[in-house]
Amino acid sequence: MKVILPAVVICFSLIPACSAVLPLVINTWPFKDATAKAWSTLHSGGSVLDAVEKGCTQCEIQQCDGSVGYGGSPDETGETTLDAMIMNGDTMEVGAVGDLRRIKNAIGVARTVMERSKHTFLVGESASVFAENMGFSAEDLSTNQSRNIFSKWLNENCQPNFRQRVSPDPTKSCGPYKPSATLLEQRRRDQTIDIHGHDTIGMIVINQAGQVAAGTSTNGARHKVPGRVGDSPIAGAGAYADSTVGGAAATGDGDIMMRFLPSYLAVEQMRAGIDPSTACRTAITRIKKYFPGFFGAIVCANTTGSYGAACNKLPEFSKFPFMVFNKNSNGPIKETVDCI
Ligand code: SD4
Repeated sequence: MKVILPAVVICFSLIPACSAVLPLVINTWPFKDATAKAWSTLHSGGSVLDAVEKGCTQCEIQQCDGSVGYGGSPDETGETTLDAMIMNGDTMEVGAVGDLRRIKNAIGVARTVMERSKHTFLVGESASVFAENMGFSAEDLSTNQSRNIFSKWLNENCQPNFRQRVSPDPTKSCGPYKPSATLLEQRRRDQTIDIHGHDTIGMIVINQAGQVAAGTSTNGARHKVPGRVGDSPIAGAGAYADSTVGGAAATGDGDIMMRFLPSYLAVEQMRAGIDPSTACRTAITRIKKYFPGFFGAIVCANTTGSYGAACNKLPEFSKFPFMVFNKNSNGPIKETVDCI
């Protein structure tokens, strides 16, 4: 039986087990139109999957912070590629795409993978061909903005980039790079991440009946090596949903975060009866132990409607904003959590 906790209108996430009534929409970053879109989708009779898909699609259309959708995070060749996933917490089905080219609606393709194939995760050019075959239109994902980001990067000797242990010195050159024994430990990945342009949308939706869905959509990391797929489309890393427990969704340096499956860890913590704020903190603390300088945050919610968030504190990042919409909100409400 589901327990609905008493409603509170203002719910500060510093309070453990911050509670609210269902339905609930919660997402990373202050992407309020996405939150509102998910809510209105639920309100008009849509499922939790519909709400996650429409909410994240809204961000893809609006190119939220330049980190979601087309025209952001050009890779080393200047191309924008997308990662997305969606998870059904009732059936534990997942659909995901990584390194998706030419298709704007990445989370739509992820849902199509889930519902129109027996696969879970498609990547690269083949994922794009699948999407085209399924009726998604192919478009150029570059914009003037992404072209400008790319040419500025070229003019600055391709800095920053994601190479290490190569010659010539990757802190000063555009390559082409070769393996090098002399440049070991040249760069510490966890200390060179650019926190700007790292604003993936990760969303959890729980309806009145306690059904949970979660999803993500992102254009990944700026100047990534072509072929790179981040944490966002990986179940348990970018997001996780289980209608017997709740959901979690993460954002940040996916190259590090995916190694720890933080969304899965947080859901498992909640399964053990831990409140969402503490579950989120545990997931962040686990990563921080190995990578104290990593950039990342996570939102968590359980099927009572309680929710929380956590982030890793850096000199330039001490609070993490996220959006919440629940039955007692008049609209999407921005909350923040102090990082640990
Ligand atoms: C990635 N996690 O591809 C994504 C980027 C991101 O918030 O979250 N940004 O690494």
